[in-house]
Amino acid sequence: MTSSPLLERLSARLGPKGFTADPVAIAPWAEDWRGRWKGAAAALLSPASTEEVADVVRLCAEARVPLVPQGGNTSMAAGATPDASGDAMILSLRRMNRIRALDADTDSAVCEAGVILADLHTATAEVGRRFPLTLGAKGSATIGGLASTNAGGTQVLRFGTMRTLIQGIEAVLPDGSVWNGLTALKKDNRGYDLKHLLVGGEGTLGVITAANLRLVPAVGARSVAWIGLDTPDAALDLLRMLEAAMGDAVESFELVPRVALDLVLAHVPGTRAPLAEPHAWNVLIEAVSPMAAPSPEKALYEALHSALGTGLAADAVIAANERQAENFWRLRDSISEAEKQAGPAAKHDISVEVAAMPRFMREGSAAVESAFPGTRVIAFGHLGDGNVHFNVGAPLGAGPEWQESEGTRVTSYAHDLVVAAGGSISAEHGIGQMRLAELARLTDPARLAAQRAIKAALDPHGIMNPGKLVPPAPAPGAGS
Ligand code: FAD
Ligand code: 2HG
Ligand code: ZN
Repeated sequence: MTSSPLLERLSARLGPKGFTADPVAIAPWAEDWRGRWKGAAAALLSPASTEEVADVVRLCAEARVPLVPQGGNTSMAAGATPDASGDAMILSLRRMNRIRALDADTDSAVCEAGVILADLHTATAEVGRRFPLTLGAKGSATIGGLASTNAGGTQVLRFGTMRTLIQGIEAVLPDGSVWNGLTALKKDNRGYDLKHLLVGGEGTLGVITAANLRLVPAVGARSVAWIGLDTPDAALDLLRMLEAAMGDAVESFELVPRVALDLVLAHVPGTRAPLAEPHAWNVLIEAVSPMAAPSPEKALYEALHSALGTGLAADAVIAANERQAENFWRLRDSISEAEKQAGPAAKHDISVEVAAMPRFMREGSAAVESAFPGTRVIAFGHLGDGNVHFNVGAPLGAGPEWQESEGTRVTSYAHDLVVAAGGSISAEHGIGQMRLAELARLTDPARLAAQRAIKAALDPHGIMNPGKLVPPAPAPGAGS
């Protein structure tokens, strides 16, 4: 149990805007985005500065009270959800939402952890630059959460994940000390790189309080197209063909199966299919030029014309204006929401080698649907990164109990297929608590031992986001 002298000290340090122990105020932040994981917390702490974060962490470290760092709470791995004991405190970074510096000359932005991604997009556009990472949760996800999960999204093809875009980090370590690594050094070989441990560390090694981010030139012109085709193999061939024709102008290449598009059309008001006829597979393509002219549209049109001619693509439409382009993106970005409304699903965020993905999707889908009659695979996303969300919808009429019973078996089955294909069971969403047991089951002992050793060295009292990312060591004598 959390001692009340600690609560009193935290309350005094943070003031009424930064502290609440009211269960009603805490409740929405104590469950995950899909409402599957429900936890409890003794308090919701919302510091407004790095110094306040440092004091909070120091006080909690002294009292050995666990902290669950949280940004927008959009984690797809229940990474920001406390357990049900109520022992932990949620440490929200949302009040730390200042852009400390925005420099178009050096193409960099220094953002506090609580800056919302969409707000950063707006601010960078005002100075003729952009931060080239985006995802469906951009209206809530924060820089701290994105960094801590090494988030991906729909521009990884061209610009990489958060890790490639982070030039520096400021963080509070588990003893309350502040590490200032914000300077954007191009070269720095002073040994182990703390920045790269914190990025993707899911709040288990410290609290990221600010990040120095790389910017790129603003979009001068973009062309967005929706393509209908027959197979993921054809989609990958199309990507290769576009890359040969247009180089790195192709920033996004997102695969959408008919089943996912149908879910969106059924559950998201105001959506309509871009093509007259349905197709088994669809691709959303965005091509970008940093200059207003020439627009990438002509090159995209010619490449698609040729793909239609050879039969690689079955149908295609290029958005006639920005509004239509946004509508295409809305279809893509609404898949998670539509899936959530449709009912239980076993969610998998997998990667294999890019060239191996079409075969994995073909054979893996057939294997899962035959082993678990009534289920249907809804595999969509970042084909060009070798990463799809290989989600498996429950049989029609299944209730929420399906998730914990058959859903768990489906997940083990699907993950075994991924491991057999040499892939990863977490491409971009992280491990959180959702994949912890699977990570322990499927990860080689040397890697697990190294992860545990790093955790123990930096967080010896285990106060930072316990129960996430790092599986507990097996009890002595328990075997592996
Ligand atoms: P939270 O959910 O609050 O936290 C995520 C993790 O980071 C937790 O482990 C938390 O403890 C830790 N954390 C948060 N802030 C800090 C901090 N300051 N310091 C230390 N640790 C911290 N993800 C993708 O990668 N690609 C996608 O395309 C994508 N699309 C999505 C679409 C939708 C509709 C939704 C709901 C989610 C999507 N996600 C996607 C998942 C999610 O948006 C990302 O994981 C995002 O990075 C989480 O940001 P957040 O601020 O919400 O973090
Ligand atoms: C996406 O690519 C996100 O849309 C969410 O990563 C995926 O809901 C999902 O499984
Ligand atoms: Zn994704």
